[in-house]
Amino acid sequence: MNRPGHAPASRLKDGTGPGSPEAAALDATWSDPPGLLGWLAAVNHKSIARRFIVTTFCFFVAGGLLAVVMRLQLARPGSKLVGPDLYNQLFTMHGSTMMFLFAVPVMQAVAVYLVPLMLGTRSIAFPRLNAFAYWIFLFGGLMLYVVFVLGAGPDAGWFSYVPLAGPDYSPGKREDFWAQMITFTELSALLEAIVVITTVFKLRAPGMTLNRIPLFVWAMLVTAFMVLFAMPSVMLASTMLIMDRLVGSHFFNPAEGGDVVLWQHLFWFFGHPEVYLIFLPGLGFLSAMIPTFARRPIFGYTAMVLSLIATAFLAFGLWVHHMFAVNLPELGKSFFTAASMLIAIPSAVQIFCWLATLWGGKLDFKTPLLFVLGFFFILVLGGMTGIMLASVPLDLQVHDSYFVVAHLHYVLIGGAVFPLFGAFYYWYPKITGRLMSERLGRWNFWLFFIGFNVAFFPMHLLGLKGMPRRVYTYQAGLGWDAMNMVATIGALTIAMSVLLFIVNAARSLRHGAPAGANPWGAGTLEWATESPPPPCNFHAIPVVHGRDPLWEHPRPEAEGAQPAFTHVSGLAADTRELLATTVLDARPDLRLNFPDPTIWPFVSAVAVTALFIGSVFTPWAVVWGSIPIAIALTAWFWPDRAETSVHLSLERKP
Ligand code: HEM
Ligand SMILES: [Cu+2]
Repeated sequence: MNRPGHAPASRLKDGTGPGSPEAAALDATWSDPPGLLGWLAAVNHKSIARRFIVTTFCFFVAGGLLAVVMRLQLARPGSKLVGPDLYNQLFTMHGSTMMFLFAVPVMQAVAVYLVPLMLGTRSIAFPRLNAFAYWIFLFGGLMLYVVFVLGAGPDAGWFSYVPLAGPDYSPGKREDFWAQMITFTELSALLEAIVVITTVFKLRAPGMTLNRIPLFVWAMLVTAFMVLFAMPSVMLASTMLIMDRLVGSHFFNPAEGGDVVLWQHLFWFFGHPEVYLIFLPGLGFLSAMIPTFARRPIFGYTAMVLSLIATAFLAFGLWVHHMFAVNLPELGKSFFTAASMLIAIPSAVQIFCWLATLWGGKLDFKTPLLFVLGFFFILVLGGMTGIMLASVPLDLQVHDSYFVVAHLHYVLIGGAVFPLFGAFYYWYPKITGRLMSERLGRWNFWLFFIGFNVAFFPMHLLGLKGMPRRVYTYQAGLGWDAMNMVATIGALTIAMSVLLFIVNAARSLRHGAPAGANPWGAGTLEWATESPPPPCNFHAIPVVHGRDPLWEHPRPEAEGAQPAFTHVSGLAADTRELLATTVLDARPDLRLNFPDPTIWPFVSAVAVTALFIGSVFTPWAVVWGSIPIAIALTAWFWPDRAETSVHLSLERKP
């Protein structure tokens, strides 16, 4: 057992189980302060993550409602429910919400909750930055919805192609707000990526070597690296767009030597990896749930990790398959076709490993496992249409038709939303301490699964029959009427199932069966602590000896008892002290003193928002708006005397 060095004798140290005075001190140390100001100042990763998850889910519901309105409009030919202008805003807001305000951020939000628990540490790295990233995200998303409600929602599609989105064809402020929302949400994504990478590399429990990290954490680590390379591309593009619009630069104006296709390259260099930013965490959820419900360790851990990394690399090499209809060199198109087909290989490796795990296992058909099986079915269909679309001749035929809409929803909903719903059912008891109802869960699953296929399968056929995407209505008698009606019924079924999910989650908060520490009998560390976890996550830091620590230390029968672990003790209980470990083999390395809660990340986020909103109207806002930001950041980073003295009193070496 590793014992880090001794702090001054007066300091209260951790190391005993719940109920002891040390444990009480730890809980007090790591809690958020009370009251409204305390709420705004919170930095505990679990509080931030809970808000973050709820916020992204609200955006999912909002985006879903917009989709329902679109489907109602398209249910019958010649419908007059919404006109062309509102319809353009609806699909733009729907696509932008789902991609920027839901799919990637919800994965990061779940990671902010789970990663520290899975790694056996007390906090996420850079807790204040983490809080700041959440506030930025919230304000950016709200801004988009405020302008939409005020009747100025963006209307050039979620990929805002120029020249349509440029100053000539989109006058007014709509696209400016869209461009600024991108910068906000992607800034938040970048910061969260840094937070996750640092946590994974430096804050793992002793003994959790690189080849013992849970696969979900691997998936989030790889995703975070992808974010670092993908997001700057779209942030750059949207900044160039807003400059073209506001200060008359000509990045995308061919008349003055600019290039419209440049927008598409910059956008899809982000946009294709974006799909994998959603898909890889989905894979991570599966790799967490499958071993639990098959009751055996995952088959092919190393192959899984390598194929995650391979997918991430390949994902950056095939963005041009979104641009086959653009006039580009033919040889280039062949290269991108080959690369697009190649990426099916690492995904296939993952699927084989899961099937091998499930094959020999004793399956336990709980709701999360149903969603996993639903994923297999839907993703295989979506993957097949993907391989079809990678072929240039077919792509030219169905380009901008409903075939593409069908494909993208099979991949996005199959690859991300099904695993995510499984994950909600799986980790809900950890977060709330109570189980969700299995009976409602089954209904939720079957309605979703059936509704999904009823809604989106006919869109393949509609596309093959020539129905273009992004049209607000169509004539009767083109052979599209019945299938559009069917698709709308499917969409309403999905809406009902999401409603059931909300009912289930809300009811179970009070009335669910108490979960205990490890209701599914899972093997990873987040299940080693109570549900919900105490503010400090672990009253004593576990020492890890294998990939599924809980399966290697059989838990005593008594509910809620601590597993028979070895622990590290000796961290301070009365200040926020963390144990950092070495990058490769997770040996104790440093004792870190973590910052206290503070209101300044919130204030800084408000100041940044003011600058960005101002800058939609005048470039001078960038100058005046930076003054409050400078003040807020100075206050945020002002050294605190109490903290500094604690810091100096700590020994730096274990
Ligand atoms: C839950 C039920 C959903 C329904 C009923 C639905 C429906 C639709 C419809 C009808 C369109 C096409 C609009 C048009 O081209 O005229 C569309 C577009 C789109 N959807 Fe969904 N959708 C759903 C969920 C999702 C999810 C979960 C995501 C992403 C994670 C998503 C991402 C997109 C994107 C990116 C577009 C393209 C928008 C554009 O063309 O600018 N959708 N959706
Ligand atoms: Cu792609």
